[in-house]
Amino acid sequence: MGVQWYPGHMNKARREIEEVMTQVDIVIEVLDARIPDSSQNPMLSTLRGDVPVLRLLNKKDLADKARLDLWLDHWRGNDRILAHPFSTLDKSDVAKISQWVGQMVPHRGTAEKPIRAMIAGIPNVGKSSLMNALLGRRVAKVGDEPAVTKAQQKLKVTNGFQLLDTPDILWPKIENPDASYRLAVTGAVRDTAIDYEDVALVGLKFFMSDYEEALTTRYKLKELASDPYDVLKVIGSKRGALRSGGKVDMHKAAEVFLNDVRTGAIDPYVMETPEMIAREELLVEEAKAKKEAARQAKLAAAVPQRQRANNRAYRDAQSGKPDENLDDNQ
Ligand SMILES: Nc1nc2c(ncn2[C@@H]2O[C@H](COP(=O)(O)OP(=O)(O)OP(=O)(O)O)[C@@H](O)[C@H]2O)c(=O)[nH]1
Ligand SMILES: [Mg+2]
Repeated sequence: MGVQWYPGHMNKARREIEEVMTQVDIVIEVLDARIPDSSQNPMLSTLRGDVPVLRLLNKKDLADKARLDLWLDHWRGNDRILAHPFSTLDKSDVAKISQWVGQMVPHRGTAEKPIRAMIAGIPNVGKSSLMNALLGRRVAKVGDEPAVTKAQQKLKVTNGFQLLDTPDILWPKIENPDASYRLAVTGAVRDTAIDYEDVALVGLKFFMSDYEEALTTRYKLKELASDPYDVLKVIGSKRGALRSGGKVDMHKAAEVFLNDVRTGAIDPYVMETPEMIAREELLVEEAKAKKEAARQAKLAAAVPQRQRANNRAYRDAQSGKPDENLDDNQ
């Protein structure tokens, strides 16, 4: 992945989250509405404990409402989670935050006892935009590249409501390779993370199966080829992504398509459903179990081997034979 999540960095984030959790009444978790599961930070979900979370499915203007409803239903049973489709560009959404937060933390919310909230989320989901919108001024740098905000921001009190530092950059779901592709398609991870053409082809395959009409409308296609590669070629040629000699430049074609997908030039979409994520989670667990079983088998095989080597060395030592494993030059 282009944005690297180092173990040291992850441990630092863990400590920060653990510490901040003791100081907040609520977490405002900003998600990308187009990938409601993959844009969660797995550590935040576990370390949150009993602290309630307001999940803002941000960039709702780019998301398919019917699919968002599936997620709202999915989380509805959990009284620690309140989820709403959201846009930092929509003033009435921003105005509702204090009401939503108050709903989750009814025992606080006065000047003496403000609700202490923390805004958290993976790169590029709109945390800085949200802070700026909430505070009614530009306090945080906004950018369309992931990980624009590098230093932590200290933030102020508004009426009955206090924003705490966001923890250092939080990473998305990284165990699931399909999730990585979806993060790349929507632009949550840097372009260099995975091969650009591959990302576009994964995106196209998804649109071909789930939002065919969005594609045919956007690119005025009469019919769709069955292979995403061929579809990308057609898109490239229609949109002038050509090299000298008139051949389609597939990299340029990928850029054109991904730019449309990321900026909302194509119909709204959501790449994940709760059912699909449950299926993928099972696969991830199975793959993990397989890997662990292979590791154990290797260990088990190594023990008798090591034992035999030890026995041999012991016997050799007894008989005064030199150790074959010792290099004379050392
Ligand atoms: N379409 C749409 N774009 C949004 C919305 N909110 C934020 N954005 C855009 O998303 C991009 C990222 O926004 P930021 O506020 O910088 O995101 P961030 O989470 O602070 O990003 P990092 O600092 O990189 O972690 C910017 O281009 C914003 O303009 C929204 O509701 N709809
Ligand atoms: Mg930011």
